[in-house]
Amino acid sequence: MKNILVIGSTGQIGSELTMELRKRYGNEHVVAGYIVGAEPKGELLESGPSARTNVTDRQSLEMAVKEYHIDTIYNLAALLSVVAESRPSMAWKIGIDGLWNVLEVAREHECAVFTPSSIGSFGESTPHIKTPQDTVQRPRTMYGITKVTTELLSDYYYTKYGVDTRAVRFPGIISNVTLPGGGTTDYAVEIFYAAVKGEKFICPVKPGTYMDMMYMPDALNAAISLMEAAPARLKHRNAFNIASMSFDPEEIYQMIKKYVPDFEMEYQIDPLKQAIADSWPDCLDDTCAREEWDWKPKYDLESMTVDMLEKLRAKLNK
Ligand code: AKB
Repeated sequence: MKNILVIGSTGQIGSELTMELRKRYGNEHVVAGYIVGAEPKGELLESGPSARTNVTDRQSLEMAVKEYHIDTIYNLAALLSVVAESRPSMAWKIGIDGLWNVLEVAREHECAVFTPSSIGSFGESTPHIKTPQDTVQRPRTMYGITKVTTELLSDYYYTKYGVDTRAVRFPGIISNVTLPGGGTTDYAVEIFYAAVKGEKFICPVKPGTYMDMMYMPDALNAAISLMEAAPARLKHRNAFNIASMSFDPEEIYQMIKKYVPDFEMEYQIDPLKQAIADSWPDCLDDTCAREEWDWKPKYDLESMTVDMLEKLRAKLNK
């Protein structure tokens, strides 16, 4: 990776991935791609180049790739699971028509492409415990349908045209910089903000609802390590199961309460979020990622909780 374009650089993952890539590859070598209305600000804007790149506008991608001699694209443009249910055609347009544009530009300009999949690419008929790398993927959400299609289309461009496509299936990602928006796993971020602000947390999913989650530093490391991995070792490409922790609302609540003893939580179930969460695996088996590119997470629930509370207290002056 010499010159990198991050599409969706102002989103939850993009904002931190862009800065991490700049740290590793040099500020001038990492372009922050954005759409009108979500322009980069502050350090993200000032530390390196940025370019308007809308995945639904192929020309905008082509211009950025040519101008900055891009060889690697991180394509993070997507609607998350809950919002995709209310805007299914937009989810398809951004997730799949947009991906098609990215892959075509990558084919013409010989770029490698990372387009994340998700635990949302699985559905009710998938084995929910230790979900294998290669298994049934029959999601019923539009988000899941776009993620399975993302995996298939990315593999197609690799086998048919030799485009170097690689991806992971991200779990819910917990971070303290940019809030997620419209996902089923967002509660696991919001709970920390409530704890630090001294507010009661209203949990939208039932006790006993287990989902894979990951702290942002591990998620960034996964995306970068996979793109740096020796191609000869990769038996899989789109997309690898990765995992670091799985918990239900009670477990994360109890862990936060250990450090914030007055913290309170009550349940008000959101039926859509609950239905989506119930259709997703409880925990994935990430053996292939460990074997093929040495994936190894650093954070577990407790070390993440300690770090999240410390960073959020500093951020919110609490
Ligand atoms: C969501 O909840 O939609 C995402 C995901 C797990 O892909 N965070």
